[in-house]
Amino acid sequence: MISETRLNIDIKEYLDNKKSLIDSHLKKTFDPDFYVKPSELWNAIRYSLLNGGKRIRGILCIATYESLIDLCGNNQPKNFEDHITTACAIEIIHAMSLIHDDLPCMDNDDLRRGKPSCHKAFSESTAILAGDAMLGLAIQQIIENTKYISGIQKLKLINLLTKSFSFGLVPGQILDLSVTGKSCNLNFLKEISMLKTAELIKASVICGGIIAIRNQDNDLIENLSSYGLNLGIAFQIVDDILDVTSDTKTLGKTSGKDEKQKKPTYPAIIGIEKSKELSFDLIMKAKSYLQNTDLIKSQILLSIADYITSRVN
Ligand code: GRG
Repeated sequence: MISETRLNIDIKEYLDNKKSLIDSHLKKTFDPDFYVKPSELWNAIRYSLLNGGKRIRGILCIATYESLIDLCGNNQPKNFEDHITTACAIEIIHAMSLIHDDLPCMDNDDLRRGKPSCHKAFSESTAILAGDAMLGLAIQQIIENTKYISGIQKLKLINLLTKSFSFGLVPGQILDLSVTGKSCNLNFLKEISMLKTAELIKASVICGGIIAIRNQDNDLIENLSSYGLNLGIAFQIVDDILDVTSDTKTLGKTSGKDEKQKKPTYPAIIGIEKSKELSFDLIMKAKSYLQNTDLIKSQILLSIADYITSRVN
C-alpha cells in the first residue's frame, strides 16, 4: 500500500511552471493579430481560454509524457512540443465545457475563474458558438500543430479525446442535469462524476502515454487509465467539498451553489468527513495503479495525485 507521498519535489513549482507553459502556448496560438474576424467570436474564445484556470488536465498530459520519457530515455528532437500542443488541445476542450456548463440552460453560473461567465460577458448565442468552435479548434490543433508524432498517434489522440466528450462529458452532463433538484444514491453520483469529470482527466493522462510511446503498450495504457479515472473521481469529490467549505473569491466561481440548486453531491449524500475519506481512498487507489508499472518511480505523478486532495481551488 502506498501512503501519502513525501518526496523531494516542489509540486507547487512544477504546477506553476507547466501552467505558465500552457498559458503562453495558448496565448501564442490564439494571437489576436491572426484570429481577427468576427471579433465577437475570437474575443469570446480568448476571454474564456486565456483567463486562468489551474490547467490540471493539460499538466497531467505533460507530466505523464515527461515521466515516461525520463524512464525510457529521451531521444526526442530538442524542439519537441507535441505534448504541449496536446495539453493545450485538452485545455481547449475543458474550457469549452465550462462555457457550456455555465449557460442558463445548464448550471446557470454568472461567474467563472473570477470573472463574468462567457455568456454574461458576451451573449448566450456567442457563448454557445464559441464553445462549438473550440471543440473543432482542439482537434485541429492536434492535426495541424503536432509535428513529430505519427499519423497513428494523432488518430489515437483524436479518437480518445472525442470519445471522452461524446461518451463522457456530454452524457455525464445529461445525467447531472437529470438529478438536479432530486435525490440520487452514491453509486449513481459516482457514475456521473466518472463521466462528467473523470473521463477527460483519464484521457489527459493517456494522451501523455500515447505521445511518449510510439508502439502502444496495452498494459501501460490500462494502468494509466485506472490512475486517471480514480484521480478524476477524487477531483470531483474535492470540487463538491470546496463548494461547501470555500468562498467565492478563492474558488473564482459561486460557492454554495450546489446546495442552492439542490444538487446531489458527495457532502450532501455522505457528509463532508466521509467525502474526504472517499477522496483519499481514491487517490491511494490511483497511485496503486502506478505500482504496476515503472511509473511508480515518477515522483511527479505521485505528487499530482496528492495535490488533488490538498488543493484549495
Ligand atoms: C465537451 C462537447 C462537450 C460538452 C460539454 C457542459 C458539458 C458538456 C459538460 C460539463 C462538464 C463539467 C463542467 C464538469 C465539471 C468538471 C469540473 C470539476 C470542473 C472544474 O475544473 P477545474 O477545477 O477548473 O479544473 P479550472 O478553472 O481550474 O480549469
